[in-house]
Amino acid sequence: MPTITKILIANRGEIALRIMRSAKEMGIQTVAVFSEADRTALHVRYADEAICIGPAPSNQSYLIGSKIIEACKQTGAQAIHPGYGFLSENAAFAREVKAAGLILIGPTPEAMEIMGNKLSAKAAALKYHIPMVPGTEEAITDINEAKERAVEVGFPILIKAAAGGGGKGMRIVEKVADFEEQMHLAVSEATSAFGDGSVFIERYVTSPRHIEIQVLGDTHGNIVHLFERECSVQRRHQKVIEEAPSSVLTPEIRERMGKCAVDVAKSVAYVGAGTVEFILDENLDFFFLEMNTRLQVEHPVTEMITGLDLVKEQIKIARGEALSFKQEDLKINGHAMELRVYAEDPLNNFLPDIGTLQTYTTPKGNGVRVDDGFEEGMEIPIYYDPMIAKLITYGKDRAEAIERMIRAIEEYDITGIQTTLSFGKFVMQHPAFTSGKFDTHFVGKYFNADSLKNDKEEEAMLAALTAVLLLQKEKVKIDGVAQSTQTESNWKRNRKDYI
Ligand code: MV4
Repeated sequence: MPTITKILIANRGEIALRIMRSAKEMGIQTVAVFSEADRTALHVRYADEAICIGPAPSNQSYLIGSKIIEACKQTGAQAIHPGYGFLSENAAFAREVKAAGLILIGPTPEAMEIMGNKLSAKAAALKYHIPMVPGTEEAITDINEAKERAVEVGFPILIKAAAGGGGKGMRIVEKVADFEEQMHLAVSEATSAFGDGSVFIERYVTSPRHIEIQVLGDTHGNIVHLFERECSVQRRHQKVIEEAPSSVLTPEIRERMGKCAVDVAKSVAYVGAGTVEFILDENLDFFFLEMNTRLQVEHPVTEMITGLDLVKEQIKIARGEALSFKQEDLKINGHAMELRVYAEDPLNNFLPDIGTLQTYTTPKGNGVRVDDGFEEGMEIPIYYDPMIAKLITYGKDRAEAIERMIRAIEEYDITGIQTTLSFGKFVMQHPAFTSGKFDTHFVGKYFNADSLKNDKEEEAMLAALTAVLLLQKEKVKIDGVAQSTQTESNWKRNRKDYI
């Protein structure tokens, strides 16, 4: 069995810290890599050693595999944890790591390659009779043939890029007359985004829920699933809220979906942590979409309900250990919610809102977990993903997890930038969300900037009212008023003292 005493973390931000914390608990040394923009970042200070790998743009630093392998040689790290994004699903990098005599904490390059293409993923899964949305099994080469198949499948259909991700190269086609034009658009989008113009079609499931199953496989052929995560609240293919378990799955569907996820993993002899993505339609029929071969952003909700540490499991698997539990040992305990706190303005079409974290105080207390990578006074770099933190809450049931989320959002104090915290509170209080009756169209259907206006107006009103009361009761002088109009969140925090 390979010995791992030092791990290099080929990532930044919250996930780099997340990984280092587990390594530290296991007595494993950590090496950070960083770009010039991240010199003072928390992940650099947390690690035992840190190596600068280049200028700020990720294609000159975090994405350069050779620099990361070189940093391992320099520091004596035997293994690399790639986190998510960057090189985490890059099969060529996985091969280079192996060729350099290093361990990549993740699946084999072969599994990454097969699952990296939606068509080869579906072909692999087909051997296990996994339910899939009707469509084409191969890339479209003949437009007339494809049109015939689309008619057979029935409109609306969805054209997808085989190499796709993040909704790129995906087009909904409502009627046969639009097919050819949409097909050309999808091919050109896929070619420019992925350098691969292969597309295929599927029947478009109009109101799906996006449900994914976490799996773990070891090098001894054991594969288990760790139940589902519900990820339907998203916008522009960016997830914003995730939870576990899903409020719609019955124990029976959960078991069937879990078995399918394990079979999908088996189809590529999966090793490590992975996620099998499904959509679920109104009849609660589910269909396999794709598999993500990395640790995902939303993994904490699974950790909360299973009591496992997924990073520790990944490291143990990479060391060659067999899983220490069986499927029947696993059980769902309670309920977890996650809100991705993005530096984006929900009042302005979620445009990135970069700047300095003038105030940054995280919520604390029972059932609250914050995975972040920033501290007060730090600037959010423009070069990377605008996610600044993940706010995770846990409760005995869904209602308690939601109540805690609302309490934690109110306690979270961020000034200097706009964030998705207010949007998160809107979702947590929305009847469609609290009742569990929602799908991937939640944001488009229920949210607009006006949804947050009442909240903001209430805050402004309270601020004005408080100022008047202060003037009257305490007879404060003009400079006292100036002091008392500091920030909205201070007013909010103190309002019970005044009204
Ligand atoms: C679908 C679908 C409906 N029908 N496939 C989105 C991301 C990628 N992982 C797969 N996705 C979807 N695949 C079929 N056959 C709905 C989605 C989907 C979606 C599609 C268009 C616009 C927004 C969307 C949001 C979530 C999921």
